[in-house]
Amino acid sequence: MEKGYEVYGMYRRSSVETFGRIDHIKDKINLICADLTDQSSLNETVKTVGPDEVYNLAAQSFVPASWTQPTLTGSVTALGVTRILEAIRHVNPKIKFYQASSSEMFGKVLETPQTEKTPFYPRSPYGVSKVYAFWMTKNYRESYDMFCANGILFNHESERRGKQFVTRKITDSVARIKLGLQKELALGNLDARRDWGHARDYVEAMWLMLQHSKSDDFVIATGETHSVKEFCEVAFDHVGLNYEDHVKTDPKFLRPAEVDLLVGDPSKAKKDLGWEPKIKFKELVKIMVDSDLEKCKKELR
Ligand code: G4F
Repeated sequence: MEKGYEVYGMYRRSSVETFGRIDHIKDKINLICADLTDQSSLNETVKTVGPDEVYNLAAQSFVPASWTQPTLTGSVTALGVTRILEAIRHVNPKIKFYQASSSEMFGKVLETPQTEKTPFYPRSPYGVSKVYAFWMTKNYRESYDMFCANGILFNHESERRGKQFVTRKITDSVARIKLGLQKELALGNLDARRDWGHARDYVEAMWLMLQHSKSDDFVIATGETHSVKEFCEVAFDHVGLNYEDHVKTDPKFLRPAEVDLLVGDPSKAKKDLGWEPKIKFKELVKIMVDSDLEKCKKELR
């Protein structure tokens, strides 16, 4: 919106409205009800809106849920992308398309750091679905000469992240523990390492990809990797607590197959798009902890 776009957001029908995270802008955007599992609703949406650019950030995006709902994950996260591509192809193949591809595609990594050339080895039904969607995006680029870009985004977080994901689960608990609302925090694998950046920086990269002279695939990452344990250390330390006094492990949060280490090399994005992340790891953690402290204090008041 700051760039002067007229923005349309697509949402799934539900018996209860879940627009909490867009309350502050809801009146300034246009919301259209459609579903990635329903081809005709996508065709109609693309026809009605007549967009110049489509950003697909929709997915069943929680990795653990992809083992309990593998075919739903495939239908939404994988085939949903083909449905959007088909809608675009039939309505107006000149529309530019951005696909939110994921570092989860690298899974059991075959080289470090991961680049656009690193082969994929997905470790969950979610990762497998994202690999399919990646290749379909590339395939429509090559088969139909459509502008289809893949952003291979490493974990990007913010104060608006869902509380099931590890970063927000930690920062929300840190705030609650600090304010006496909670005593401990149960986590799974503390040794998993991720390349965590701030979503604000990464959304800028998505836009840059669609302004580039040609459609391509780009790794978007910070180039730094940190463990879940380190995230805990920094988060608890920020409010004057020691994570070892509060964090315990619970096997129920372990995954059937883990992605142990992710770290991306964003050199191509830097060279071709002039993109660089601005927010560093420690700053990200502090932003999230401070925001959760504020939210909890408000709750208490
Ligand atoms: O925060 P997570 O659930 O994110 P994950 O699985 O890396 O996936 C996120 O990033 C991907 C990009 O690489 C996206 F494609 C995807 O949609 C999503 O946004 O888990 C991060 C790590 C994992 O290794 C997990 O095993 O944290 C570890 N972990 C340890 N304890 C935990 C917990 N994860 C969660 N969610 N909850 C825990 O208690």
